Amino acid sequence: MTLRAPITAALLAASVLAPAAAIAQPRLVAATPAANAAVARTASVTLNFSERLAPGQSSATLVMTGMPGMANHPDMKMPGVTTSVSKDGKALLLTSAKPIPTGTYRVDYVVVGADRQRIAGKHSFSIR
Ligand SMILES: [Cu+2]
Repeated sequence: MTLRAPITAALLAASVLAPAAAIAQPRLVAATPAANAAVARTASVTLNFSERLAPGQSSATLVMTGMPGMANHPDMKMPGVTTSVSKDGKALLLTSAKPIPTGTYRVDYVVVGADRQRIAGKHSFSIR
């Protein structure tokens, strides 16, 4: 009894920790527009992840980092952009009410996967 208790406790701790450690965290694997690509005007940005995302806790903002004819453009959060998680749970969709104007952009995202950890990241592209 005195010997077994610590072992049982250790096994219990291991079984509780193992599943969480085995679940991979969501990782950005592809995007449209692609990383650092210069594309024609569009109203949507799609970020594809390696794992399913928790819909209520995964979001992103679209930040304009530069535009033609403006030196030292400050970071500017674009208004009218909504974020949703795709039906299959593996993509974060940004939809702009209007086509995104010519300029350079950064998507700042925070996603939560099955392990409940918040993963923050950035994705940059430009609109011609
Ligand atoms: Cu601007």
